[in-house]
This record gives sequence, structure tokens and C-alpha cells, in this order.
Amino acid sequence: MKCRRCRGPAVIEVRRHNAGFCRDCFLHHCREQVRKTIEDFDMLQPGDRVLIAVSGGKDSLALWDILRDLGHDVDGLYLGLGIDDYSDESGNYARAYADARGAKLVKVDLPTDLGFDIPTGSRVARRAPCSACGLSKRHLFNQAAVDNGYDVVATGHNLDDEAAVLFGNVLRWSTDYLGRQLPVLPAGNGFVRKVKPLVRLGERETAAYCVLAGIDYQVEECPMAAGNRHLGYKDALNAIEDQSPGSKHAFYFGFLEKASPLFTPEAAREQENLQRCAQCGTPTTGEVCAFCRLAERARR
Ligand code: Q46
Ligand code: ZN
Repeated sequence: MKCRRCRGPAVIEVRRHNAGFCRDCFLHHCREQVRKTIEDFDMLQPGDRVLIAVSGGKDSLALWDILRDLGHDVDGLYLGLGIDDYSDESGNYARAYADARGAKLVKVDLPTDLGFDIPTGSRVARRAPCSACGLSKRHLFNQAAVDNGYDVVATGHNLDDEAAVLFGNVLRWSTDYLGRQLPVLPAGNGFVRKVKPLVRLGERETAAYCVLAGIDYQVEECPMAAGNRHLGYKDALNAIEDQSPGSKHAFYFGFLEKASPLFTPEAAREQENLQRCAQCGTPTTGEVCAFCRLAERARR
């Protein structure tokens, strides 16, 4: 197979685009997909200070690399979740990337800095691990951005992630979530802007990006993900994509274009009813936010 761009020998095929690429043209293709996403959704403005949520996995490291290449002012934040060896190793990959490139990586460690870890938080709050984890990540990334003067938090959610979340939300018709499932959420109400610049790239592409760009990443999956419904949705969509390349893209971008506007008013109304958490000041529906309640119980 030949590279679509330079006609040299291809090293990777992207079936969704019905195209092959050589190494350099593939890296260029990934950067272009991200640049276009940022532009189309108006994600970043010149001068924005961007904080990227770095897990040490392929997606967040690829995103960090691409945003740096595109000339954005971006620092990393690594959140230690206290999930045994997995967290230590993930942190090492994030640190190694930053050190090798002179990039700035801020580290927050849940056990040391906040007095609990995700396995404990999940148990005491009787929440699934990924639910306790997601809640903590959203809270702490926003907090770190606000405290340190960042304008935007960028996360490495890719097309496979967003299509799988959409699939789950549609299966249950979770209209409140559907109204907020956007690649960019504007700042307001104590939250900084949140962006997902990788939504045009699949996870096979972000993995290939890292390999071809010489970025070492945590290949191991998080041990707490087992049994997560999200993985089942991904498998189902992979089977469909295999039969019909481009299905995930059509599903997700079709939703953004045609269906998402139907759900945004409901989500916006919910945002209006938020008040400040009595403990941390984060906007919340109750008196104390879900994160502060979880943290308090987990520390006991
Ligand atoms: S880290 Fe956390 Fe993920 Fe592990 S506990 Fe689940 S959400 S799977 S991205
Ligand atoms: Zn709070």
C-alpha cells in the first residue's frame, strides 16, 4: 500500500479514511485532525493557558505532544489515583515524557495530598470504581486549573471513547448526559473551559502516533476497569466498525450535528440551578458537592 500523501510505502492503514500513510505523513495526519477539531469547535484561542490531564497512557501523551507541536501553551497535570502499581507506573511514563522534553508536569497525589485512594473512595461511597474515579478527576482537574490560572482543561478522550459513551447514553436515553456530551464545554459557574481535541482520532491511531513518534506509554489497562460497561460498548462498536468502517465517526459526529441541540436546553437549565459547595466552593446541586462527600467518607 502507498501513502496517500507522498506515495511512498505506507506503514499504517486507516480504514475509516480508506487511506494508508508513511510515518511522517501519519504524524502530519494526526496533527491535522487535531488542528481541524480545535478550529471547527473553537476550542482554543491564542494565548490560552492549557492544562492537560495526563494519565501516562497513549491518548493523553499523544495529545500533549500534538498540542505542543501545534504551538499551544500547555502544561500537564498527573493525578495519582492510588491504584497500586498501576498508578506508580503510569506516573513514571508521564514524568519520563515531561523530563525528556523539558515540559512542565504538575503532580497531585490522591493518597498523599487528599488522604484517600480510589479503591477506598469507591468502596465507602458504594460507587463503581470508575464512577468514583471520574468524579474525583473532574473535580481535581478543574480545581487545579482554577487555582493555577489555566483557561482550559484538555483531556485525551478519543473517538472510540466518545462513541462508546454516546452509545451508553442513548441506550438509556440519559437526556441530561446527552445534553452535555460535547467536545467543548464553555467556562462558567466556577468551571474552566473543557475540551476534547482528540475526538477525530480513534484509539488505534493514538497508539500508532505514540509508537511512530517514539513516545513510551503505559500499555497496561487500569485493573479497576474490568467489568466496566463502557468496555462492552466499545466491543460492540468495534464489531460494527469492522463490518462498516466509518460507523463510529458517523454515529458521533451525526449526533453532534443533528441530535445534540435537542438536548442542550435541558442541560443548560440544570446548570442554572447550581449553588456553591459549602466546603470547596465548587458548583453543585446539593449543599456539599459529591466529591467533598466522597472524600470525607473515604478519609474516615
Ligand atoms: S483510571 Fe479511573 Fe479509568 Fe481506572 S478507575 Fe476507571 S476511570 S479505568 S480512565
Ligand atoms: Zn465540594
